[in-house]
Amino acid sequence: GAYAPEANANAHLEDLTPEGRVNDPVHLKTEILAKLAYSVGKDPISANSNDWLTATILVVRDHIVDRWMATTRDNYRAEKKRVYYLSLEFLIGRLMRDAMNNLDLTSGIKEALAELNVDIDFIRELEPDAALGNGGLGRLAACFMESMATVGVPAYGYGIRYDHGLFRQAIEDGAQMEYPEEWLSFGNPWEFQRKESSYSIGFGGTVEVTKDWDGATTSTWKPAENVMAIAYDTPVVGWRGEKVNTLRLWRARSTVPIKLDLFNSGDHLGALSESNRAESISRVLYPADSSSSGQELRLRQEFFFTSASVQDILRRHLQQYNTLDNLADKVSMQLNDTHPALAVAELMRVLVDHHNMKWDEAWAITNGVISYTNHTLLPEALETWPVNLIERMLPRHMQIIYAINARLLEHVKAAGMDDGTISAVSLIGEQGSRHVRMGNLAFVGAHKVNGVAGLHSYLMKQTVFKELHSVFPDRITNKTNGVTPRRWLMEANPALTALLRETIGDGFMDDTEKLKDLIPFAQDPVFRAKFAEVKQSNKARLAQLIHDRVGVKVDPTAMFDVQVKRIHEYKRQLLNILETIALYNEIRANPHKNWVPRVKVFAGKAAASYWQAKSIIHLINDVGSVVNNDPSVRDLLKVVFIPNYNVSAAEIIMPGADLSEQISTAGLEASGTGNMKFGLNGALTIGTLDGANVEMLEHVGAANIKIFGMTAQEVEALRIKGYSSREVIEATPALKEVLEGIAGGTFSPNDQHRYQGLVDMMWNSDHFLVAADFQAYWNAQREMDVLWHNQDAWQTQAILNTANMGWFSSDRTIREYAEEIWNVPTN
Ligand code: T68
Repeated sequence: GAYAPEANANAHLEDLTPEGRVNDPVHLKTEILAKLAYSVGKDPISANSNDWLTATILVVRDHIVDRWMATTRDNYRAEKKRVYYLSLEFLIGRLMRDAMNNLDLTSGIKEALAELNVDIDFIRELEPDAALGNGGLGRLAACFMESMATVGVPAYGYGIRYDHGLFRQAIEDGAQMEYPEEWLSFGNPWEFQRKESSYSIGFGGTVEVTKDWDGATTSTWKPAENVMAIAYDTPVVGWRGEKVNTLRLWRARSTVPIKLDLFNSGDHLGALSESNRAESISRVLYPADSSSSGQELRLRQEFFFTSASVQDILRRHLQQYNTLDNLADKVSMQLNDTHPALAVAELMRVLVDHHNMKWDEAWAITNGVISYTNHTLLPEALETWPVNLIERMLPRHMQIIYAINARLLEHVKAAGMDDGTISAVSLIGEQGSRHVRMGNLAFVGAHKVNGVAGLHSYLMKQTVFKELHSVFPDRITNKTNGVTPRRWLMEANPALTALLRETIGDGFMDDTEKLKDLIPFAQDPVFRAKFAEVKQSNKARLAQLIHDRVGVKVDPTAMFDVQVKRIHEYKRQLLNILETIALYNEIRANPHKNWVPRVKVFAGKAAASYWQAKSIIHLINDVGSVVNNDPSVRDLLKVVFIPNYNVSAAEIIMPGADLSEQISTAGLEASGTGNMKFGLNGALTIGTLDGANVEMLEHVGAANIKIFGMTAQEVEALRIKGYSSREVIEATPALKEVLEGIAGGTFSPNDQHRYQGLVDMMWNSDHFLVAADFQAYWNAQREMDVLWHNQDAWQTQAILNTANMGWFSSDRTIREYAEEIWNVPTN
């Protein structure tokens, strides 16, 4: 269409050059003072640190906005295909350092603020850490947003602007306590509210069927309830600031005015009840990772943000092209797990019911537009929703899901598949009460379905999607995860970045695979010493964090052995703490052996209702209380649990680690991404052959990573054969002694039975095979002790980890998605 409001509206900006918007401290100082006065409304004399932070962010934001508009205009003019990343989670963390780094403003702003007597590092840490995600899945979405801007993919992230992100964790008497997170309490200077971009989202009601003149029928959904979705946009700037994309988060608002009659009659809560019901949709992030909550509010969140996004995408497309025929050529929608899987039904509904498209045509478009990423094989995490709930909440969508299923099952029968295959591929599960399988819906609606590491994608074909894979053999593809090297190397580890630049030049900053140029330096004693010195300074920073947060003084020359991630049984923090206790026993039994001083660092949150995970946190803290205060181990062993793990804590922890723990039961960790952050920052990995560890082994070489334990195949074989943890524990005296100690109250003297549940679980089920891998893990740890005694060898391996981790950049991952799933060019 000729109508081009986006371009016309910005015509007056054509000549607006970013002159003066450069890394010049004099200019920047003027800009900061102007923001402080005219946007924050403060005099420098009375400005507090938060005011300076807001003013600084507003200045940085201005620098982004010029490029943002240029990017948007250029995408529009060149009729570029747009990628939409639909995700219920974006775990972004702080944005100021990232934006300054990518715009090359860091030194200018630092100097400008220094002239104003403001310490940039101090105000930087006042920025709230945006925690709109649980863990890996949400952090991946954030890394992808930055990489899409970096490699020049025109992209929008779509999600929910939660009032409260992931809960704040405190440790009280060793136990996890959850408190609400308040990231918006001082406002959010990054975002732009877009009142004009709002959509009505329907729930409930009925479907009306009308007959057309020719006998064809049209279905129209008449929702009983409507909620407004209001857009809030945050610009996402790529490396070197060339491209800026948009993160658009939806907030729920009531369409129903406050009932003044009720209010006046004194029923103040009743007057607000409908608006509370509507607005609760964007109130809080569900805190369970890797499990399905099954609650109605969760399904409302999923449909709310999916429908708003689909409406927004179609509005933008129609405004530019005036037709939906070319939708699949100009739009890709990536579903981050099944949380937005209703997009399949919603897009079909809009195409068929609102735009009068024929079913087959609409289906071809939907399938061409949508692709789906799976992040887990854990059965408890696979989403299903009761048919009767969807029927009640989304009656038209339920009909559409049935219609998709009817065609699917017909196709499968025609292909001569057996009954087992047919019931496995069905969108409706019949075990227990009937439910919709969201994984199957997403799979069938997508033209590509990807896993997040090679092993995971392989296992998808063998397990959860075995039958669907046999019906659609070209659909599953692998896209091994990556992490953004800007945040996780350059910003988190400025000391290492400086050393790399002086050693191999700046090439690695635009192409992380150039880190390979470092390989020869692994043998250079001078470089090794410098590399070790950088690690030492990062360990000092981590030791300070530990002291500040936990009150424990640790020896910064000890081996920092770190496991940070969500607390989950399959990730086996329990294996780590049991080995720690065994080590404690051994040190006391043989105090004069040549022990390596170790600091065991743990951090991570447990879902509030997950008692086993909370019990593991409690045990770690209880072990810490005993070990850290036992003079007989001298300072050979410390155990610390850093509370409230989040992105900002990770930025200090990753560079300060010597040893990275990636010890999940093989076959259960889809990829892992922390493993990559540690490796990039020169930690050695001790890990199982799981997730992306397998590919890390291939890239860094077997000599530079410590792999132990059962393989995924061995795990499966053992489960089939029948596993008795009791037999293994009886045959492993050190482990038995550890469990008896815990059961006897060694670490909980005032509550002997605190860990009875955990210990019973170890003896009687041990579903995650902790006992089975215990001895192999112990042995691997002792090999790491030996290596530590040879610091030259350790540093050589550490350097080779950094040198060989470049492939795990999310830029590489995004280029693969762009080429093989989205069909969009990259720069
Ligand atoms: C993680 N999944 C995988 N899920 O566990 C991890 N789940 O191996 C992988 O590296 C990462 O995804 C990125 O691909 C999650 O983080 C969740 O957080 C989650 C949240 C809600 C519901 C289910």
